[in-house]
Amino acid sequence: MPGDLTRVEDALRASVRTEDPFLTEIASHLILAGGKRGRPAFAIGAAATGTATMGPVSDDVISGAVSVELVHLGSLYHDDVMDEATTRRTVESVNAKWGNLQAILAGDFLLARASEIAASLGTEVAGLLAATIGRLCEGQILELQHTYNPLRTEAAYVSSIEGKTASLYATAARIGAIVAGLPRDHVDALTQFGLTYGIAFQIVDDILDITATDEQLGKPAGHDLVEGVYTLPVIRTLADGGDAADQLRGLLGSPLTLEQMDEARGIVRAGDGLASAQATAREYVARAGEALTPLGDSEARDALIGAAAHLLTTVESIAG
Ligand code: GRG
Repeated sequence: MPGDLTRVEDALRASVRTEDPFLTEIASHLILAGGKRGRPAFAIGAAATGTATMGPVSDDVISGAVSVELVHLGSLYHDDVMDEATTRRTVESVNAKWGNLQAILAGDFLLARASEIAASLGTEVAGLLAATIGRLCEGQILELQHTYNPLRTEAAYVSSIEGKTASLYATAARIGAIVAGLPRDHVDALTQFGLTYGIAFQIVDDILDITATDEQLGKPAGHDLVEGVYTLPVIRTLADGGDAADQLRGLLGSPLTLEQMDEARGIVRAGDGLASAQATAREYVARAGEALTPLGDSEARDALIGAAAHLLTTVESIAG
């Protein structure tokens, strides 16, 4: 796996090279800035469940891993324009450095390269990646429809995060499994694992927005509250009722100043909403592990289950 991730780095950099040095620079910006490469690792990990020990995966699996990271990157370029974000992956965002028009076009370019690479892996993979780009847009649009809505339901929240985050984890695992030629029941099990992991991942991300510092996140904390995105810990705090819920509801519904955001975060931190959201993340992590039951034993299967458990370690270490 470590060697495979180095191959992903090389292939990612190569995938955005063009004859225009300016476009190459903009399209490379967030690749060079780093990132956890969670989605490529899922594609490789899923493919590697086909063998008991983790040897190097095929070049096609590396291409599949690159295609999903490029879609993720394209979505980040566009997301940062929508949010007017100034920082991403601890560096200046593309929109802040070069402007919105450049960020949108470079994001489109990343999606184009992702599609070209996916097409080289066959029509099933190409169709799947295209459908997933659509799912990301659906999830994001649903989130937009509920911004500044203190009545946002848990069902609406879960639908949105399934689309905007979990669908790409599901597709990362599915593409790795398809390209590795795994049996269909394993392809489906790994897809379910990716989807369930992705939901837990986003819940954890949403908890950290309330509990972590700017330094720990590498971007401003409390951002969701400022932007009017009311996530699971907030929804649960409101549902708990009582004075805390009333106070929180009094703050929500329109853009917040930084002081108001701190106040709102304080209310959520003091109540049971965080612990209850954490318990839900734990349930999704458990379900993710169960989804892999049809697979035989392998180092990769253990590593995927370990990655899911690690989500909880992160959130517990920061909350505690
Ligand atoms: C153009 C594909 C496309 C989509 C348009 C903007 C949009 C619709 C969707 C955005 C979806 C989005 C930003 C979801 C959040 C995903 C998320 C959890 C990002 C953070 O992922 P990490 O922590 O980041 O894996 P790194 O930097 O480590 O890769």
